Amino acid sequence: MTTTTYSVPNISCGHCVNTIQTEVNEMDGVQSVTASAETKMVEIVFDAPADEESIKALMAEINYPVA
Ligand SMILES: [Cu+2]
Repeated sequence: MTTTTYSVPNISCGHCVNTIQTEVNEMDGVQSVTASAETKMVEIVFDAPADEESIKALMAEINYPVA
């Protein structure tokens, strides 16, 4: 199990937080997603088959690229 925290500058409100949490939680292997509009950070706990590359690709796809 890996926990990674990403800086995501596009997070601006609770709607962004909900979108990120919902979309990333749907990935196979993702255990939890905690996004914050205040810090513009996202903490993701994951296991295989999810990996940093696939998480970053998804974040870019939903318009919340990792800084
Ligand atoms: Cu928003």
